[in-house]
Amino acid sequence: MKRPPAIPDRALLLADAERLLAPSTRRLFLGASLSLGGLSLLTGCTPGAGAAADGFLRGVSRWNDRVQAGLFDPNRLASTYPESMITRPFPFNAYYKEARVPHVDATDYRLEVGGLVADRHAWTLDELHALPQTDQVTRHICVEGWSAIGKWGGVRFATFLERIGADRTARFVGFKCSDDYYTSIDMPTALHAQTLLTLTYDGQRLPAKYGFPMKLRMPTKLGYKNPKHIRALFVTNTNPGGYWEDQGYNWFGGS
Ligand SMILES: Nc1nc2c(c(=O)[nH]1)N[C@H]1C(S)=C(S)[C@@H](COP(=O)(O)O)O[C@H]1N2
Ligand SMILES: [Mo]
Repeated sequence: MKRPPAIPDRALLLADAERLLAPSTRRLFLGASLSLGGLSLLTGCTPGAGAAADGFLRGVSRWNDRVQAGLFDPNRLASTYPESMITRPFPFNAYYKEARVPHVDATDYRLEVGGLVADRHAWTLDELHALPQTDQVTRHICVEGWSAIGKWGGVRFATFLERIGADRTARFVGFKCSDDYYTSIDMPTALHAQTLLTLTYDGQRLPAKYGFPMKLRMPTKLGYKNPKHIRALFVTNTNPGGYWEDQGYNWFGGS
């Protein structure tokens, strides 16, 4: 059967919808070509023009969150690399230029902990350094089209969540940063063995531009899900969203 010529608007909408899908979701459809009708059936959302198109894209993105959460294997490790493959210099990225990177004072610093946790005491950097440390050489993938290999060291986030008596049956962990950045992750990713509360970069104290005093590093997630300059974190059952996520980036953000 001959198909009617595609209306440019709908082609653009389909391209936007496909861009929203994570690599893991796209792999599910390997060989099958997605159509607006197909996506509409899968997601239960109807494509349309104008505001309706935005609603449709949000629906596709939420559906994609569920597919990614379903596909996420908590026991599967992301690739690691030899130190010789570290990208030098490692790229800087933020929603502002490098000159505006926040410089957080190490002595005053306290990591605030809140929400569904038993112990809400705020942590000094020395206390965090006293916890068991590990490191990893993994690839950071940014949606802006670059990726780079780096070496991060720190505390397994699962260990930290255990120490603070976090309710590990809760759904989300949210992060507030010293710039205006914020983001949040699902609990299975928070507990993943390679999710690190990062205190060092390439064996040195974490430089300001890479997120001093700490960032959360997750090789299973895209760059924008990895918050730098964390000042507070909280455990919750209400999705806290994120800086880019609230502007249309996919929330799950798997890499
Ligand atoms: N606090 C904060 N964290 C952030 C960002 C930001 O602007 N502010 N940008 C995110 C994005 S989009 C990327 S790609 C990485 C970049 O980290 P890098 O500077 O270590 O390469 O930080 C992520 N975490
Ligand atoms: Mo990014």
